[in-house]
Amino acid sequence: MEKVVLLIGGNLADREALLKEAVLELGRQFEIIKLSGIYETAAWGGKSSGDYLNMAVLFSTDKPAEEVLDIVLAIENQLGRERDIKWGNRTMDIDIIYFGDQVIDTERLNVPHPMMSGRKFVLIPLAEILPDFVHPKLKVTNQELLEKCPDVSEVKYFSASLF
Ligand code: PH2
Ligand code: MG
Ligand code: MG
Repeated sequence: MEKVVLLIGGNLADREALLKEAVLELGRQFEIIKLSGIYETAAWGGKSSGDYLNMAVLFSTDKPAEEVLDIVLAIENQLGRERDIKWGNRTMDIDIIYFGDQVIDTERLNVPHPMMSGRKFVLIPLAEILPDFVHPKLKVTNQELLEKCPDVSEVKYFSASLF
């Protein structure tokens, strides 16, 4: 079994309802351990407009990472994800942040997520649920990553966990 962390969220349609549906769907496929609160976060990267809702999800699975990727991409599609431009608006994005201590660099998958350490919308929900987990490449905790993160974009607490 591996413990897996996802960062999920979107900035289109009923953002909170879509988060709820995504978590319900993930719960059908994996054993959910913990959910962060929900954060309202300014669009990062400049290509999307309108704030996101983001949250982190921790679960365990004995499926391999590529299979987990296929499952989360299928959930994105089910929730109306359309892929046009990189970093553009989306109903639901589900990114694998950690897959246990594994370091994975294949054509389809880079884990730990290569952009996570520069994004407060990832680090704040992550540090909420797993402050002491050590990043397997950078060898510092999530809390330390957050404290050192230079990102100044706004991340506001939106509501407590969904369930
Ligand atoms: N995802 C992106 C691009 N920009 N900004 C915020 N606040 N939250 C996101 O989840 C996000 C983003 C591409 O995956
Ligand atoms: Mg993403
Ligand atoms: Mg993605």
